[in-house]
Amino acid sequence: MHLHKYEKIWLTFGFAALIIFLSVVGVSAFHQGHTPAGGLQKVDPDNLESTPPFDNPGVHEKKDGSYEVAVVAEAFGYTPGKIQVPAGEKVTFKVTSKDVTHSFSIVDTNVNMMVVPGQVNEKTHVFRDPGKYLIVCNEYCGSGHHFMSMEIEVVDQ
Ligand SMILES: [Cu+2]
Repeated sequence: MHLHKYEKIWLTFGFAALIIFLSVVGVSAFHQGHTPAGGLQKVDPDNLESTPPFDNPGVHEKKDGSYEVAVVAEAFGYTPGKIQVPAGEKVTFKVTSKDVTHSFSIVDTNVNMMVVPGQVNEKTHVFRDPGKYLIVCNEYCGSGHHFMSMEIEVVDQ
């Protein structure tokens, strides 16, 4: 098979670009510790009432002064629907779903998680500014999807 000179040049360029691209993505993913979302902790979605911390959804202060918030998502709302956390403290959200895939997105922050039944997703955030924050579901989950929201009130200590 005969390859024209320009064909060889473009093939070489194409393969080199592919190798460089995959190397950059691969090395940076390992370096930054990227992992697939969730899946670290499993729960039985039919048995959340007796599975800590989801047997007692809400804000819990931990011994080190940080806060843990357990949230259960379910069509079409979150439990609890309204919480209060202090500004300037570490708040770790642990979220799971009772039924279908939802999401947990806190507007104006970088907290944006998938909420998958059977899995616990976790994200820690420090709210710098007091005020009210809206949480919305951005995974279409059924006819009441657009009603699905929650509110966080961040208060000065
Ligand atoms: Cu939803």
